[in-house]
Formats: sequence, structure tokens, C-alpha cells
Amino acid sequence: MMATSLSSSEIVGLAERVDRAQQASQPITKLTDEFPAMNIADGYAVQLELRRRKLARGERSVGWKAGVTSRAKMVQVGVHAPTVGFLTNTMARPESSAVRTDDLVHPRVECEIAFVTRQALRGAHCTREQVLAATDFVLPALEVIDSRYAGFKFDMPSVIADNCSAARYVTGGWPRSPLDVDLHALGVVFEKNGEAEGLAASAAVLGHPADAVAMLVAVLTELGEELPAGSVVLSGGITEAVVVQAGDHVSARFQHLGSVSAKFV
Ligand code: 0L1
Ligand code: MG
Repeated sequence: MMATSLSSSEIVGLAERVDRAQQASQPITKLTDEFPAMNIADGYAVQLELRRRKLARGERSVGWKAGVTSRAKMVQVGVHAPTVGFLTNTMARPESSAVRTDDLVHPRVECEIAFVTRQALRGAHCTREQVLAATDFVLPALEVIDSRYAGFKFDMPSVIADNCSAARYVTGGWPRSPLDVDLHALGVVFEKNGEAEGLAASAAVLGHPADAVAMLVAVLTELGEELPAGSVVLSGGITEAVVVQAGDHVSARFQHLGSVSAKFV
């Protein structure tokens, strides 16, 4: 990873700013408005400081998410490379749960395949085969993203600092071995309030969702982290992110994996 341009006190200050915006669900302007020289390494330095703060408050690390992995998503947010963000226990919600919106800024939902690992993964050259061998099971998931930036307007360093818009996630369906289902060509029907919002195939995620996990492992390795056994990994949005508000019900039906749904209140 390139060198950071921010000083360590600036990194701590920005992590505090993002943390407060997340806790108060109050939007802020993108960090690069004030620090135009901020680069991707600065974004990750702020994100890791944010993670350190949350873990120090008692949140538990449960895994990571791959963000901006599909071509559709890269076009939607105007970027060229995938990113990673961390997941903690406070972000997890069970299947069919009521997800509050009063503690979010402007949530959007994506359908994803969640991987749960049984062996640690590390290394710059992690492969799809290694990911599949280290995976205990996969589940259908909904990721609720919530940029803390006003108008969902950001650039790569800012969105990485904001933990790649990670907010909540819901897993459902049936645990399946990734060796028993063709993850490369899995169809998904995504509905909001009973209306089809998107029909997509898992190949939208960097060709294969396990490749997105391998990419995530390479980024973690660059950050000096590994993916421990027992991690949950959200492998990236298969459909475009859909805006949700209180009163909405969303569901995703995945071929071979079952359904996952949530209601927003
Ligand atoms: O999970 C994602 O792909 C979101 C990454 C951050 C970009 C966004 O907020 O749309
Ligand atoms: Mg996502």
C-alpha cells in the first residue's frame, strides 16, 4: 500500500469524526473536501482506527465485507477498484428482522452471498480455490449500506474511511457448502414491497463471488490483517443498491440458497 499523507493525529481526528457521524446518524461532508491529498492508504488508516475504537468499546469483530465488486456498482459509485470494510456483531441482524431506520442516515440494500470460513486465509495471492476450500458454508444475505456522507457523495479515500458504508447485514436461507452449488451462476430475484427490483446472477461479482473474497484477503494482507477462521464475509452486491425507508419490506430469493428478508421500521 502507498504511504499515508495524513499525520497520525489527523487520522485519529478523522476516525473520531466518522465515528460520531455513524453514532449520531448525522451526515458529514466527504473528508477529501478538507484533506484533498487524502489517498487510499489514508482511507484505510482512518478505517482501521475506527475499527480500533469500536473494538475498544466492546464491539466484536465478526468479519469483513467486499465493496464495489460488481461492474454495475463501480459504475454506480464512479470508481474503478473494489474495497473492503469491517463487520462487527452490532451490525448483524437475524433473518426477517425489523431493521430500524432512525439510527441510519439514508440506507440502501444490496443482495450478496455471505461466506463463513472455517480456516484462516491470508496472502497477497489468495486464490478462488483456497477460498472455496477454507469456506464452511455460504448463505444468502442482504447488506444494508449507509454512507455517512451527505447525498451519498464521496470518493474512494472518503468511502474507505467510512468503512465502505457498512451499516447492517442480514443472513438467511440455508447453509450450503460452496462445493455443492454453482456460485458462479446463481440467479437472484430481489423484491421491494413485493415488486421486482432486480434480477441478477452472481457472476456480476467480479466474475465469481469467491474471487471477490480472494481479493479481500489480498487487501487485508496489505493492511497487515488476516481473515480468521469463523469470519463472515459479504462478497459484494449482486444487484444495484436500492433505497429503503421505514415501512419497506425487502426480500431476495437466491437459487439453491433460499431467501433472506427484512422489514424497515
Ligand atoms: O457494499 C458496497 O458495495 C458499498 C461500498 C461503498 C460504496 C457505497 O456506499 O455505495
Ligand atoms: Mg455491499
